[in-house]
Amino acid sequence: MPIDHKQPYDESNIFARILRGELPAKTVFESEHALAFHDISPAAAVHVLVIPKGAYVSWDDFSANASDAEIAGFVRAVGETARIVGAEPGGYRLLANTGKRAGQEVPHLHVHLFGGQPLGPMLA
Ligand code: IU
Repeated sequence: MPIDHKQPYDESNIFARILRGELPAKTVFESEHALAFHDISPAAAVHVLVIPKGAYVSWDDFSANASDAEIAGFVRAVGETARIVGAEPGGYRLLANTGKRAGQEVPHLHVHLFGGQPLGPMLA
């Protein structure tokens, strides 16, 4: 069920539980401010999710409330993850679903990184 991205942060969401170590994830990259892990239901040859470690629901929440260090750490993590999974040379796509209209399911900010194959004009 898509979520309202203006809702308060829900500490019980699945990515919060991964961050607390309560649920496993196939980690690709971890830093002080970010975690990247393989999507459980990949929609491309490479499909990794990159999340900030802080409690942010959406990109607008994050950009308004995160510190400069958190924002820099998250953005750097996206690029570092693309390099680690080998998506960078051939090209890749970033996607951040935000709120009900975009079909955001997990109420913790995440960027999908798709790659490893030709992606066509759009990958929903
Ligand atoms: P969305 O942008 O909120 O729609 O994407 C959520 C993604 O989280 C989706 O691609 C799921 O396959 C993925 N995911 C996951 O990797 N592990 C989980 O335990 C759950 C969802 I629930």
